[in-house]
Amino acid sequence: MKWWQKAVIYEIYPKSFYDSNGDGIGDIPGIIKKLPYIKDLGVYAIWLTPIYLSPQVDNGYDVADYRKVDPMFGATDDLKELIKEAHKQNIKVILDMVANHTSDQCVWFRESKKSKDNYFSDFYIWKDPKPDGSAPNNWAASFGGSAWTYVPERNQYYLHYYASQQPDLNWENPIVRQYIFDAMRYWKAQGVDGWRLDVITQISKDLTFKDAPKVPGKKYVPLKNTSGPHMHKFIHELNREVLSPFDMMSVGEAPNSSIDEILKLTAPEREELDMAFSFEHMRIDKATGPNGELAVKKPDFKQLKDVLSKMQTKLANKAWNALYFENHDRSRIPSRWGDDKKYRYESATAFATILHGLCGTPFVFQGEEIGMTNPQYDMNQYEDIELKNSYQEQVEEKKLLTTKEFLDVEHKIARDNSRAPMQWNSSKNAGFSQGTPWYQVNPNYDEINVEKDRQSKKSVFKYYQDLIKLRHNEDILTEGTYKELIPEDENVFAYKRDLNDKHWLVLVNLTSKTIPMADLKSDEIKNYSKIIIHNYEGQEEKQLRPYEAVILAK
Ligand code: TEU
Ligand code: CA
Repeated sequence: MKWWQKAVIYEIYPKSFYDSNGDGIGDIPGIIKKLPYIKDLGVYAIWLTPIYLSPQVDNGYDVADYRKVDPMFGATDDLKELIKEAHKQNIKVILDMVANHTSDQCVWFRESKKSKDNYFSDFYIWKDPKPDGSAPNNWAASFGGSAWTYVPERNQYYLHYYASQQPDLNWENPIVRQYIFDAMRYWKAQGVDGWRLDVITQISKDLTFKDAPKVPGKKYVPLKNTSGPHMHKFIHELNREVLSPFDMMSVGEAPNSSIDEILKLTAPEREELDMAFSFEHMRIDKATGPNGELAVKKPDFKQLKDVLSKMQTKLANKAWNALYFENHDRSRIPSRWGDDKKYRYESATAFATILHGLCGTPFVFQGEEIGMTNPQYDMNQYEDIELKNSYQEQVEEKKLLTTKEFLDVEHKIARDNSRAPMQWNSSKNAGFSQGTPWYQVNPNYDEINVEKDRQSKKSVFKYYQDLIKLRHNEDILTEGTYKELIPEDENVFAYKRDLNDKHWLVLVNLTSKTIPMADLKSDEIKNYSKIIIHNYEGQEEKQLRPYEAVILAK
């Protein structure tokens, strides 16, 4: 076993974690101050979203200098200090590498846009306009509008899969690859243990640059498959040149990848990545309106079970799963799939039980471990460029939705839901900052915060501690086989884990209804009776209570 296979990894969004100097922005010294908290939770590693110099158009996913820490987070020395202190406590440190694109303020781009014949000219993807002067093709950017932006100095367009301030790097250029590899080696020299690789499956482009098949009513068409022909080759090279020689863990973000693609990316003998974040299981509540407008639907838990089970079985003995429900691009699970009012504790711990019972490495996003919820913000309280661009397009330009309809969807799924500051205690600004927080604290912080949760009889944090301990102490969770029971059941997730003569059952009610045991069409379930972990007190043999979750042994 590798260390990361036994690990639970804690994702930190530094901006919103803890502000140590009162400027309203979470920072690296703030993370150092909270290391004892992280140690208490029990995780083996932390992953920091980008802390490099950045204009923050996309909260650091627009990097201006890969070797500098943005002063708002502290100095490079602070990061070194964090790594040193974390290592003292046996906590590994994982950074986020944004290798698909840079900021338009990165000096590589500032030079590149000046002319067609300088050292950096070929660092990005430049194409001539169509004869009528329009963009080279109809590709849409993820954050709205065309994926191409015109630059008069070159009389050319550059490609950007995300915002226009995030130009895509040209990975076909070997010097670009070396620049990225070198930046990663630089951070290794500072003690970094591994990488989360932002949209790494998008680094290779479709080199024909042909129009995507037209979609009625859409001027720009979102790409269905963003993995180009050289993706595996480039990732293999990254593995050979950086990850393997320097023994660094890797988890790649794989937005559009199928399960087969995930397997290719993570099968050890292919020497690409250790793990990849698949998106499929997070689409169970996504919908699109008749005119392509944003929409959500009631989560389809049958589909959730299917997708997770497929991942478990397809990767079994071949590769390793990265497990998550929340992150900085996802909203809070009790609000999204559970019940964030009456059954907040129960639903938070129910989904946690499902995740930590599976085979793979669980990732926990800051605040998830105390059951934080989505704030119901008004339009003017949102910060995210993706959301704002989408509002501009869907509500203001195309009038596909009213503001209220738009907000109803975003209250469920907006990325900003999880980016509100961490709620530490009931004091001013939830104890996050002595100054004015860069982003508004969820007004429910008096109710939901670390201090209060840890004193409560129903502590989500305590439940996470117990789950994480189980992952560390019980090989059955890391090495045991997986088998789903009652796959047809829409309300209850039940699966077995088996290792040698140990046999466990993970049993979770995904609803706020009470479900009679007699409804569960399996003879096997009753064979398990010894409680390993349970989010209710006292065992009820006849029924599963709302969001009841339990791991039982035979
Ligand atoms: O996210 C990639 C990605 O696919 C997102 O666009 C995601 O689908 C979307 O946010 C869902 O609403 C990564 C980072 O995690 C994200 O924070 C960045 O904005 C993005 O890349 C660009 O770097
Ligand atoms: Ca600060």
